[in-house]
Amino acid sequence: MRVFSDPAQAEHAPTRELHNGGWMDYAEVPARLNSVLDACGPGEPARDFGIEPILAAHDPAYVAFLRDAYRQWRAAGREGDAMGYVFPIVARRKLELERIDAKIGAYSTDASTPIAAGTWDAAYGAAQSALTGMDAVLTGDRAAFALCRPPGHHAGADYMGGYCYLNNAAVAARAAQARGASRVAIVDVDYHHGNGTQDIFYDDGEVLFASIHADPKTDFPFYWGHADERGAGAGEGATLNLPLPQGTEWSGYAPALEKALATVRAHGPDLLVISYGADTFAGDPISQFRLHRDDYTAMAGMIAALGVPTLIVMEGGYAVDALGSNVAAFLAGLG
Ligand code: Q9C
Ligand code: ZN
Repeated sequence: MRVFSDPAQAEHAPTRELHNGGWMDYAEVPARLNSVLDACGPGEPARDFGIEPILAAHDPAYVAFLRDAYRQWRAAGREGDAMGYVFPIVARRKLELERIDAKIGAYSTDASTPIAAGTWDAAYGAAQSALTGMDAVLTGDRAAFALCRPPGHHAGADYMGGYCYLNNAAVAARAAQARGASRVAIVDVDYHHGNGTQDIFYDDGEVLFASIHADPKTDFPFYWGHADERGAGAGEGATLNLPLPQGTEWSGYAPALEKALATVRAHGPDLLVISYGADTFAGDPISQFRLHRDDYTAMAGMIAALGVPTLIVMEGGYAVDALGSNVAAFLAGLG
């Protein structure tokens, strides 16, 4: 299977995130890339499809902000990574915002998504990796792997969050639709709920979003991913959330995946996008499921049995040493 990534993706290196009232080391580190490339690579460089396909999934004002945010932070005399400290829930962008602090808060859901010097180039590169993988699938590959970093599934049309800036899976799905694959299914198997992806497609009946994740009652992102979120308008019923308790093992995970895949089958997609996070791994430092390497091969086998052309987009996975072998086990199961 072809593996795509962009060298700029390694240049995004925030130092810390706010968690439980204190600073902790940033878990989404550049070394994740080499762990995967050592096990699955070296892979191929992403092609550049330009900004247009990114704007098919994201608000232009948000993209313009993201591009320029670090420069504005430095221009304000700040050191270190750019991060907000006011997150509006009422007056979001009804004002002409002046200070970088105001703008960054208006475009963030949380304080785990700092903007560093290389963030824009890395996020852009990750989106291009997803687009390159999508191109491979649309031109005849049965499956392709986009080694995206930073990840994307917590980013909405006009916000970042949870280590995510641009929604790589959504950008790829919209590009597929523009090229005639109108019915798409996105299955999100990252430990965390893919709130950004859900949000982008919430009222879209053509794109099914099915997610298996830690119950948001106990886990980030808390406010999304509950079982009663099922889509709206034309998208009613095209969102499926399957939250599972902390401590879930493969025996509890597999039935949920079977349910998600049955819904995919019923949707009849031209194309499948898998938001793959290896943070369901038993050894993950920030997550609480208990999957093991061989479970990823079984997971991929169930997905491959659908017989639908499939793009795999990398999301989370923070046990850096084991990440490469977990990804390799997953890709092996796709055949
Ligand atoms: N100690 C993804 O896996 N911070 N994002 C939680 C946990 C946010 C995870 C802190 C976690 C975001 C793509
Ligand atoms: Zn995650």
